[in-house]
Amino acid sequence: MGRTVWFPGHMAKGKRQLGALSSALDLLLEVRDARAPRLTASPTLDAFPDTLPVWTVLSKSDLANPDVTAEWTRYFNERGRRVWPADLRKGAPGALKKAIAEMRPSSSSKTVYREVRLAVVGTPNVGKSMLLNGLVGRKAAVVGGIPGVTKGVSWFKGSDCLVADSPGILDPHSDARSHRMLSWISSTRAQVIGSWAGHASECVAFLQRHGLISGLSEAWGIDASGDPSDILESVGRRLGRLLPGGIVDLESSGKAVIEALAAGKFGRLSLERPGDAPPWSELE
Ligand SMILES: Nc1nc2c(ncn2[C@@H]2O[C@H](COP(=O)(O)OP(=O)(O)OP(=O)(O)O)[C@@H](O)[C@H]2O)c(=O)[nH]1
Ligand SMILES: [Mg+2]
Repeated sequence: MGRTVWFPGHMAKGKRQLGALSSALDLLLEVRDARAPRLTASPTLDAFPDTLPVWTVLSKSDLANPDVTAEWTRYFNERGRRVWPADLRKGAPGALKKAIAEMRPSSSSKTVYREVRLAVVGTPNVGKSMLLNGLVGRKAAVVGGIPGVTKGVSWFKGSDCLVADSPGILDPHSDARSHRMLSWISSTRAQVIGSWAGHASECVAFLQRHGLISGLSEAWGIDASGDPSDILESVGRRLGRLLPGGIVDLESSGKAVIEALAAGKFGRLSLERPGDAPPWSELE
């Protein structure tokens, strides 16, 4: 049995390092996954003063349902939060770069010239380092497909800005069900907090309940109307994830399902809409 949450030492250290930075910052850029913007709200914001502006980037918008992302954009804007949906593989949104440059003290003011100082924060693997690279205009920070790539806070210099990258941080006290759901979009280490088969079964059942399962059945040509464990079985057979004796390796099938979902192989889908109850509250 795994632990219910993943909270390695570098997260606690990262949170302390971010808190220590707060007086040096002009702006916080919070990255959330466009597929689940409430689930991936950053738990570190309370380490900063209320007066520090917070802007939100909805990353991986290429993997989310565009209509739902538009609903989230409206939702945030109506609450006074500036928000930028983005496919960060194409770089940082131009409008965001412009807005950051506009925060720079103007040359006519008496303020001594300096770059805008900002920190990129968020839960693991949402694209913080990729956004940072887009802002500074080069591959400065290490980007990786598994959560927990960035281990500490460090500064990088762009032309208008000085940007701090930070490790993905989770709230160890939040609902264990939300941690399980974070594993579906690889914002936590699935194998540390349970089994791949367990996460995938729960995820498949959720996709079925929300009418989001057709992408899986189309991607692999399998009937996805039955019980989640039967679906994992079919996926394993389809992908040849077999153990000696021809038994399906359910851990391997579960991992394949989660990785395919995370990579967008089941099409563009969003796991939550504004106004819905938190989606993890329907898990057992
Ligand atoms: N499709 C898609 N993939 C993205 C996007 N942004 C980031 N990625 C991918 O997501 C993964 C994580 O990106 P990182 O920038 O390392 O994420 P991070 O938030 O810095 O992760 P940690 O440092 O581990 O917390 C990488 O495989 C990226 O290629 C996006 O907008 N669209
Ligand atoms: Mg990173």
